[in-house]
Amino acid sequence: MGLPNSVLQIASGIKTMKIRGAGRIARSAAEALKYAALEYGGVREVSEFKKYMVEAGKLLISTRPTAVSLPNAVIFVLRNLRGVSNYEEARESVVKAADAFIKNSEEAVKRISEYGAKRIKEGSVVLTHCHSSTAVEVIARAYSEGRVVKVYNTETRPFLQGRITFTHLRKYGVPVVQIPDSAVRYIMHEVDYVVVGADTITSNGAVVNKIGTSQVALAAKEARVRVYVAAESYKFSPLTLIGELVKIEYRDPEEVVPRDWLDKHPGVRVLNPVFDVTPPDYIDAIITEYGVLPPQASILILIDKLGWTLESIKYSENIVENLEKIIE
Ligand code: 5GP
Ligand code: RI2
Repeated sequence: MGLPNSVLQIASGIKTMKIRGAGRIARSAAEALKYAALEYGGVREVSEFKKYMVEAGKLLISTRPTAVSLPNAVIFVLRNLRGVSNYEEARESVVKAADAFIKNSEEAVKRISEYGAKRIKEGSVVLTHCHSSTAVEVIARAYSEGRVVKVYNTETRPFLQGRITFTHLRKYGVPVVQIPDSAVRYIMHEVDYVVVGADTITSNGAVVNKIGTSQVALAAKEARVRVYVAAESYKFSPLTLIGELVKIEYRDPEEVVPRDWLDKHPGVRVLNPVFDVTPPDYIDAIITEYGVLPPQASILILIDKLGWTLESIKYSENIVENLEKIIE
């Protein structure tokens, strides 16, 4: 049987960036798997149900390539289908795991905000880039404790996610100053801390985040400003442990220049990479729900907390092709 509309809508929402932000994408994928299970109307047999759930998982994972939170969420939920003996049990295990993933994720963000806020001294100026709900929670909590007095917030071209950050920070009452991305180095001498989120963290502690993050970190390092990355444990990538390079998403040139300009300049080439990699030596700490870690401790999170996904690395990089085996 085909996948229900609720699942197709979430998949399309992630692809078109109506649903965006690595954490929200992961929670939405878990929710989609729950809907898929609840709305299953096919033959009541485990093998058929598994096939159908794998199809849903593959569709979700294929929507965007870079944030590892997406495959990590899908594997977390679907691996509960291992060893189930009947259809009812299989369906219930998917629903329970999806709910657990969402609850764990929300609790993780709350804990990160507590730990992260403590790392910011009273009366500080913070700079953030793109829209990370996790970074926003750290900053908002630090503001409520008198630790943050002002936030410089980049516009984050070309998709302008900085405007979403603006709205969220203002909801918490945080004083925000919008700046163009190109003003980061100019303003850095007024900044005490950079706080950003992450889409993927590699086994050697490099952080893949929205394009421009590594330039922000470079300017911060030169000015000896600390860079904090706020990220839940499911942002760490097990595949990087076997040398896999993180796939950087390239999006439509029309996000960078309008269609009529492209039409007026035939043959023009436009590149729109949407993520970049910040090396570990540009990062002071990664704030996770398990504690404030140096980037070099990424390996501990991968082994201690994501051990369940490590089982799947034997299937190498192609999670979509190997999803059946991974959850076997
Ligand atoms: P850069 O090349 O920007 O100076 O440093 C990138 C850092 O990220 C290096 O420490 C590199 O080992 C690490 N890294 C880990 N995984 C990746 C990846 O998938 N792509 C890239 N470009 N760097 C990665
Ligand atoms: P949270 C976003 O990616 C941004 O790069 C942001 O820093 C990161 O996800 C983490 O966001 P996109 O989906 O999970 O907007 O902290 O391309 O909300």
